[in-house]
Amino acid sequence: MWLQYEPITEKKVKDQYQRVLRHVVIKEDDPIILSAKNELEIAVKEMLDYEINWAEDVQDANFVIGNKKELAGFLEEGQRCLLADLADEGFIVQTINQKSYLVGNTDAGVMYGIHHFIRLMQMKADPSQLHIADQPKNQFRMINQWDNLDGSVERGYSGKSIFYQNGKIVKDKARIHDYARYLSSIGINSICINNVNVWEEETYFITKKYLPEIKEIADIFSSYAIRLYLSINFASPITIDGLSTADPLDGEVKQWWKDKVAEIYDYIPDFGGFIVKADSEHRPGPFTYNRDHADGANMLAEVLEPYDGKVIWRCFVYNCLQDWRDRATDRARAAYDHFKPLDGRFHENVLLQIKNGPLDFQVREPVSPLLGAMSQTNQLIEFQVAQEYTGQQIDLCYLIPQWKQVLAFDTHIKGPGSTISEIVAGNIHVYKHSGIAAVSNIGNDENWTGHTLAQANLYGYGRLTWDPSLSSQQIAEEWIIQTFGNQKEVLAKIEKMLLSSWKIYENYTAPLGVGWMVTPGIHYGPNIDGYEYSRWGTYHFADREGIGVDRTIETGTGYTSQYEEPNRFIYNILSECPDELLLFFHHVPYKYTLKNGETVIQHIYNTHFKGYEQVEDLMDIWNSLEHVMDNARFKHVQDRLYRQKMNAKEWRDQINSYFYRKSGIADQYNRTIY
Ligand code: BDP
Repeated sequence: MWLQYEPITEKKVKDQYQRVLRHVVIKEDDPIILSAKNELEIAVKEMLDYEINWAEDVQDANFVIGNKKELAGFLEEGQRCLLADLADEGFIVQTINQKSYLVGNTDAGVMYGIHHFIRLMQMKADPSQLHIADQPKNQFRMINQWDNLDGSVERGYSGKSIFYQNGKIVKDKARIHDYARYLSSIGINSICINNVNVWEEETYFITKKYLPEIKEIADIFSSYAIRLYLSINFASPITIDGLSTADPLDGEVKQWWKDKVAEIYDYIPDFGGFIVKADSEHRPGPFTYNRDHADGANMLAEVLEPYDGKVIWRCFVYNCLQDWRDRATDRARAAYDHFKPLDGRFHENVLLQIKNGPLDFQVREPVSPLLGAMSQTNQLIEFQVAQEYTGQQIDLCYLIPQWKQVLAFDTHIKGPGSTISEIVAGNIHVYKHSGIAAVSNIGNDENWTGHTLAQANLYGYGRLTWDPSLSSQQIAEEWIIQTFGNQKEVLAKIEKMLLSSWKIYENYTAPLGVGWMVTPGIHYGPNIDGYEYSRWGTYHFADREGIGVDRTIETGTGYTSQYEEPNRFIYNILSECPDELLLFFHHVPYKYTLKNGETVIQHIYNTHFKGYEQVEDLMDIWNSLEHVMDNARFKHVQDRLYRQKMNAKEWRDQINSYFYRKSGIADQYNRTIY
């Protein structure tokens, strides 16, 4: 992926870096520092074909690396002040009088500083006069693996798990070690290594049967400054030890968890804590005992608290057994309806993990109104790097622009400027803990992510989580240069492909924010009515007159009332609602005219014809790179694009013919509709 370290051939750049790295000193007794040192050694050897000459004394070195405590006696006042202004994981890289300093507030900061320096080298930036002070915007920068012990990955599109195989934790942990390197290089600091759906055997991860091996994995991650979390089964006391209840207010249950947590920390002293999916999609939870989510989360929080452990409680809670035809049970309303009334009741070490949209990772959704709505409850936003609903790593869909749009959304919760980005950074409400989590997209495929270009989503997720002000284009450029080199043509063309891909995917799939229309179960390819008459609460309500979901206050489900003004007004009033989300919020006739001047039906036809053509354009761009691309990656992406074209064709034809038949309205340009 992006750590392949192609040799630098430009003599000038090579000389510059060799000069900076002439005599390097680094304090090296801690595992994180050792890993950081190792990273630098690998990168320098491969890119500069050069072995670092490690100096013993700071005085003799011309590049000084360490944390601020170790280097206290050698730093100038200005450097100390700079560091004091940065978060724990922050670092500086500076050149003063021909001498370079890379200093972290902590060892983790040193690690991030080294990765930053390596990135500069990959980008061939001039290293002779550096003045960098950097820190993460978000406290939690987390990855969730949805991996199962049998080796499968829920919503995994890149082969099997790198953690588990045939009911066992893998013996050879080389791939896990590499993954830790990748994650730390993009600033990730937390990982949960098992699926949020904790089925039978994974329940035992928190027992002696698995803890010794999980400890090995935790050690690997912790040497890269990444803390390990586990998803747990809320009914563990019953499953593991035959207790008669898992009621969170039961004394015996609480004692059980207390002992359990003590045992876990015996093995893994820096264990991060638990992720809990409770009372959701058939998973057990406090509702069984007439308790609420705060009761459930707080019980676990109390037992984790002495160890600085956290409870990450997911808000993907809705009734999946009940169709909705009345306003009270709109699935989009569910998270807010369940959790907002509980604000103020959660302990300080509980974080609520909230999906970016109110439904489920669709190509286009409004931002979840629960984000920011709880002023006294820590929150994490959850993205999905795995492309469950966005092409499953067969179709190209660079998701950074989508996430940037979400992060830039102004909730107005505390007046203008209350953006999601500031909320999850803990700057709007005073959250003790907050940040960003995401479902990973990696597996044991040779290229890690199924589609080679889907690596950009993992890379971009980390970079964005560290610094949400980076643009989609900047992130794409960094990734392309590190992955494919810096030839102008390659850069320009792949960048164009990535930046246009989300819109293209949206064009040929479900229109105007209505979502779904996917094949039930697998969620790839079109099936327009696949979920329409099922219980999952994901409808489009298309009939012969019109389409869309009425979520207004007056005639619909009232979902729009969950937003602050002016968003409530904008979404609630048909004439104000942005085109791209129109069918999420309103049911309209096919001939309703959009702000862009097209009717809804014509827009559906136009975008679907266009989306398919755009995929053909992507293929042409890629094909034009054959002469500059290695054969393996060229052929691989070419093959994926071909499959994407077939998928786009199916979507185009099914959507267009479905709406043509429903509405009876012909395409204004008389194109053939199958
Ligand atoms: C949905 C997935 C399902 C997950 C669920 C979740 O289809 O496999 O278990 O989300 O987030 O998107 O818990």
